[in-house]
This record gives sequence, structure tokens and C-alpha cells, in this order.
Amino acid sequence: MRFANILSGLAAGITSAALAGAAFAEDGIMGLEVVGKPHAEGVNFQPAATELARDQQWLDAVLLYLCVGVVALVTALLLIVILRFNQRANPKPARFTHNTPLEIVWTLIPVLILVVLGSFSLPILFKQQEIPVADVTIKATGNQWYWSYEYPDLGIAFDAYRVDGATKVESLGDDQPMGEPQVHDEIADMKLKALGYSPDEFLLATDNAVVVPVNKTVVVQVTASDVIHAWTIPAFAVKQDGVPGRIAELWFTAEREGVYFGQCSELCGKDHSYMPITVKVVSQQVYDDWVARTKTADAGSSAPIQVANN
Ligand SMILES: [Cu+2]
Repeated sequence: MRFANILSGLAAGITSAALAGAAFAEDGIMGLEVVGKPHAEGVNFQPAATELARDQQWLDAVLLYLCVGVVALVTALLLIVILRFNQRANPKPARFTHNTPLEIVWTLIPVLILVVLGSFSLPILFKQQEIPVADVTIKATGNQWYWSYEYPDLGIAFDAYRVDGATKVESLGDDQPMGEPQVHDEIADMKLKALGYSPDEFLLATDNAVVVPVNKTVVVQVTASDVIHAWTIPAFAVKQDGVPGRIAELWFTAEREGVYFGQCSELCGKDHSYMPITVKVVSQQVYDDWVARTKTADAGSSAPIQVANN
């Protein structure tokens, strides 16, 4: 009997998600290009979608070239010493212990390198940390193991859970084997499809996405309700710990419409890997429509798209 209930609950959830998906498809919320997403065997950054991300990736390249230069210099010096001053090539070693000009040089050059590094990296760090005036303010609260969002100026609040096949089943109790709630099965795929995601976006997609307008300054106030979590979107180059009892801010101005994924980035318990972050960057018009629709949604659920997670 219980199993039948689960099945019917799941079916209802999938149907409502599919209906919601169909209703929102023409509103521009679905069918967005997926931009910020990790891919198999990837080694480089995700496409930079903010000024902060462009800065970060530029700085990374500068540091990499500098590091390569230092490694090359040290390797060359080592090789010279090995070849020219080994016992065979240099049977009678010099016995002096100090060389003042040399010591000045090998102290000053690293200091100069550090000054150059700092002069590039500090302005970028300050740019991330100086929070501009917000066009949109969002409060993100980490919970074990999902994110809650509020748009305090708009009276919008919703939770965002990963989309998976066993969300319903999980809520029935602890009698399932460990690891079971995270199953990726055909039910998960159906839910993902209904919400406009592909199967490989399991563990990245959430039932309710954070929606923000393109080219507007968004300030996210990050906190947590239980333990420390961290909110991040790699393509925006933002990452901030959410600490219970404290508010920390990050900001971004996304320049490209699309879907961007992130994941909780502070180890927060057994389901740390299962509390993803989905942000949809949309045009101002689509955003305004979403806000209007979301504000008038049913009481208790101001979210635009709800998958069976009640
Ligand atoms: Cu976590």
C-alpha cells in the first residue's frame, strides 16, 4: 500500500512539474542556454559571465606565466650547478660562505615578484569585496542539505532542492540503505526533463532556480541555518561561506543570459554533495514576468516551479 502511495505521489509530482514546465516554456525561463556547467575531463575555467570572472581568469593566466618563469629559472640554476660543480667537473670546491651582492639579489628579486603579484591581485580582490549598490538583493541560506532563497525587497521566498528520483521516498523515513536517497534513476530523469534539464545535470539542477536579470547588479547575502555552507557560481567567480548567525555578501553582474550551476562548497555533512545551486540569468522582461508570477503563486509556495518535495 505504501509503495502504491509513493508511486502515485511521484506521478502527481512529475505531472505537475511537467505542466509547470509547459506553462513556463514560453516565458523564457526554460530553454535557456546552459553556460556555467562543469564537463567531463575539463581542466579550464567555465566561460566567464561576469567582470569578476574575467578578472579572475586573467589573473590566473598572469600567475601561471609568472610561475612558469620562476620554475624555469630555478631549474636552469639547478642544472648549471649539477653540471658545472659536480665532483668530477669541479674536484676542488670553493670554500667561501658569503657573497653579499648575490644575497642582496636573491632577496630583492622574490620581494619584487611578490610586489608585482600583489599589485595585480589586490585590486581584483578588493573589487570582489567592495559591494556595490544592488539592483536585486537575494538572501541565500544554507541548510542541511538544500538552499533557501529570499528576495527581501519583493516578498519572494522559496527553497531549492536537487532534482532526484527519491526525494519523495526519502521523506518516508530512515529505513532505506545509506546512499539510496541520491539515486539517479528514470524518475529523476523524468523530473529533470520536465524542468528542462538534461540527465547529466543531476546533482547540478534544482527544482526552483534563482532567477536574476541580465546586466544588473545582484547582491547575494549568504548565511546558514545549521552548519557552515558555501554559495558559489564558478562562472561568476563568486564564492562565499554561509555562517550561522552571520550575513556575508557577494555581488555579481551577469552579462550573458543562460543557466549557471554551482554546488555547496563547504563540507557540511553527509549530503553535502547533494545541495546544488542553479541560477538563471534572463532578460529584464522575463525577470519582471517571473517576479509577478512568483509573487502571486499559492500561499506557502511562492516558487514558480515546484517538484514533489513536500
Ligand atoms: Cu555543503
